[in-house]
Amino acid sequence: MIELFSANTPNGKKISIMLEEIAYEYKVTKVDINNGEQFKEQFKKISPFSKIPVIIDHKNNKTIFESGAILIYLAEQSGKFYNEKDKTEINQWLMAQMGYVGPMLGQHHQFHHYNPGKSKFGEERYFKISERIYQELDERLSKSKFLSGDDYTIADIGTFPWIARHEWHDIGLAKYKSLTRWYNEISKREAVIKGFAFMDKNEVIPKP
Ligand SMILES: N[C@@H](CCC(=O)N[C@@H](CS)C(=O)NCC(=O)O)C(=O)O
Repeated sequence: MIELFSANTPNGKKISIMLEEIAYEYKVTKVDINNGEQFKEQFKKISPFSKIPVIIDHKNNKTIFESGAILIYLAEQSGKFYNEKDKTEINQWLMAQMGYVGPMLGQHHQFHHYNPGKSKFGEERYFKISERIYQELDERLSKSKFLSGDDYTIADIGTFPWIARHEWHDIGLAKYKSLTRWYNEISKREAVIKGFAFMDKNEVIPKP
């Protein structure tokens, strides 16, 4: 059984979606990151940077932090969504999500959604970068069915929950035809619908 320490955020949703996709039994332990629960000594023991998500795989007695590392671990354990032949390609798109797409859209959330009016520079900078990310993902997906090729992989699972916050981004997902095609296709997956609502059963994936 997998224990998932998480919160209802894009990084949190990546792992619940993956666990649903591979049909693993799991239990969610909520970490209240808005009230500083991530800094408790007990949690720091399993998460050195005091961040969610973290999993404990009780069967293998393993604890893993960092969502990309967790996705790779679960993919390797289950033998799903991380084809040997496409590994390098998948790693590229997954690492780009971890190092660029997620952190930049995360900053855009901070300036544009949570703290508008506090910093014109921050708002403009991360709006522009986010727009660029939409464009770059759209270009990739105009040439490729999924991010790393013909198959749905952990690179898509890692990226999807970030684009699913598109209403916060105010960029206009529908203008990006290939990104929207990809988004709609993933939105229909039963495991994605279920994993997306892992903390709030009534939560639905926003339409483009
Ligand atoms: N690179 C990390 C980022 C995780 C992350 O930023 N988690 C946020 C929520 S989405 C968090 O725990 N924030 C609490 C804090 O930083 O105090 C990952 O992908 O796992």
